[in-house]
Amino acid sequence: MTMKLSTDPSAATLLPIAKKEGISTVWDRHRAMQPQCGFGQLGVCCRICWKGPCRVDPFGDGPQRGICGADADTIVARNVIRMIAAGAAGHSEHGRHVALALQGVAEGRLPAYQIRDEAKLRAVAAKLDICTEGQDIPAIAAAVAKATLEDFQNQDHDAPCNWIEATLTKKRLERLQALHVLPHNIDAVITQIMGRTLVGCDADPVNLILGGIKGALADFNGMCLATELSDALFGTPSPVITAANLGVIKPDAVNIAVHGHNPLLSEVVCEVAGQMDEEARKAGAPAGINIVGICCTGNEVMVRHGIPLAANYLSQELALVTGAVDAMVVDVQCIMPSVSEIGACFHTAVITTMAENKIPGATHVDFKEETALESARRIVATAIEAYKRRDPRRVNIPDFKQTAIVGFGVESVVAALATLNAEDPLQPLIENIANGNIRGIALFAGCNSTQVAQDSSFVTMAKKLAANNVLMLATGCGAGSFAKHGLMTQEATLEYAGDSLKAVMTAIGTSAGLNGPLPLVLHMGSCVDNSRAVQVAVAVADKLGVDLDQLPLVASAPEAMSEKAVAIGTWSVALGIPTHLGTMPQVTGSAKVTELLTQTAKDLLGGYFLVELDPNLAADKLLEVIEERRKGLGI
Ligand code: BF8
Ligand code: SF4
Repeated sequence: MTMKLSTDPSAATLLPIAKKEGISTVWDRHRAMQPQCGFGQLGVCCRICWKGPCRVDPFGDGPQRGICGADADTIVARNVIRMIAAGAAGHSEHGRHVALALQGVAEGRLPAYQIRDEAKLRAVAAKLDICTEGQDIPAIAAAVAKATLEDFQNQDHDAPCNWIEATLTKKRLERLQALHVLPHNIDAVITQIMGRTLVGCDADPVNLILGGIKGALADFNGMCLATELSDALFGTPSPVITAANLGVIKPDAVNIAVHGHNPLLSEVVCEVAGQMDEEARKAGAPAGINIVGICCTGNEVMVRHGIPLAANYLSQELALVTGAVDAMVVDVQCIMPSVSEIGACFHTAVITTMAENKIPGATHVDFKEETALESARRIVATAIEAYKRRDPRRVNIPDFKQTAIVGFGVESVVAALATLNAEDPLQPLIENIANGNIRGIALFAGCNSTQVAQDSSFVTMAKKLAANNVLMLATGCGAGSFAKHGLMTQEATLEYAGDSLKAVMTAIGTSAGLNGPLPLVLHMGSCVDNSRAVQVAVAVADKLGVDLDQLPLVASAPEAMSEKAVAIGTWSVALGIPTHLGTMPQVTGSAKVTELLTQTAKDLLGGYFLVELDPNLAADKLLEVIEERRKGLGI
């Protein structure tokens, strides 16, 4: 028997069905891929030029340099920073779309969008130091969009990006500036990484990694602006009760799964679906249209509108195996190319929407902000048509869903705390950290990976940290794991939190009108919303007059796999946060790069990577780090 594939109960129901139907899933392909290439796992395989591919022999017997003369340190460093560049490109391109949409709204060009949260827009303007006195909303939106787009255009190397400058502590900015790793222009920094890693360029592993850190900070900048401008356009999350896992798919509704990352598409699909409900009923679906989310698009619409989450990364194919998804609408990132083939085994319309993200076999409906409403109508109409072809005999919706209380952005956390202390909302949090009721804060982020039984490391670590009175935040597929496993409930707090954490969560939750404790893990949103967690940390650090690397704050990506996770993990380290990885990073073929990321980083930045594949040991190590930080603060 091989290792358990998933701890999600839906997988246990649906994998045998997939097998019976002859559908291969991500886990089948993982098995077929064994054994995986050891050179690639160590990061010592180079395909950067056509003299290669080259690989360095990790045992020292064979070649120690590639054909051009690059050694393992150079090859590993180049590979990993190219991953960071790709991750930064993904997040920042998403951010650029949102910024351009804001600009379009300001100019009155985009009828499908509006500023739904004017207070947030004003708050963003104030943060960016934009004078709003006497300005109307379109003018403020235009100014915010302009300042944001400067972060993609500025050519002055000494002037850091506007967003990062407005977001971090002063001490952190100085420390990053001294290392010359503050980005001045997202696009330029990504381009520099691609340029310096060409054959015959930067061969110094330290210099390369510093370039990668700058790229990761550009990624952070892109995420901050994506989060905040999305809030202005679509609303800032506030606590809402919803549900997660494949049981949210309804047998008697037209089910549309929105999958990918960028809320520009899913928001309009949700809105149009509401208007077309009657058409679905006429087509024979008594429950109308049911939108469910997958991956980070799912998180975006979940925290803003309480739309239920069907699946995180590794169960996206299983959503199709239910036979009850009529359309899967995708935009960018983390969409397995296999979904079109699986959709074709059923009646499901798999619809791609972005010109630069197509999948063979899928239907493409081009999505542009200018014509978003028409595209969304076409998408919803396609789903209704597909519903008519659904074969009820092939419908297998697992009877699993968990309640989840989600939507904890900075604003809602502060609002909840303000019910305890209106004048100084952060004070109750700080007091409880100082007196030890809360030992520290852990941010869980990142993906699922076939290297780990799905969701198992997240859940194991969270239960252990909770018992040890650590307050937990989550984003991305990590948040999806916790939601599916019932850890975003008040019951979970009562069951798993240590006594002092339980008391604090109950005091805050009760006073905030939740009739009981806050949920055990606070859902902050999608992967770009990791920026929300940083904002909370910066507010606490500023109030204490310390920097981020002094706080009892840790991050963990126990099931990381995407290049975006590499970028996020690296900026987390650069911000001073000890960052755990529960999957093996592809860098261990270079002792120098490994040492840089896990040890030298601590001196340079205060943050560092901590690699531990066993979730129980990982939780212990994070608890140790938290205690070490507390000692440093004298608390
Ligand atoms: O941005 S956590 S698998 S869905 S990369 Fe992808 Fe990883 Fe999920 Fe969201 Ni983030
Ligand atoms: Fe080989 Fe050097 Fe070309 Fe890489 S860049 S493939 S190490 S020759």
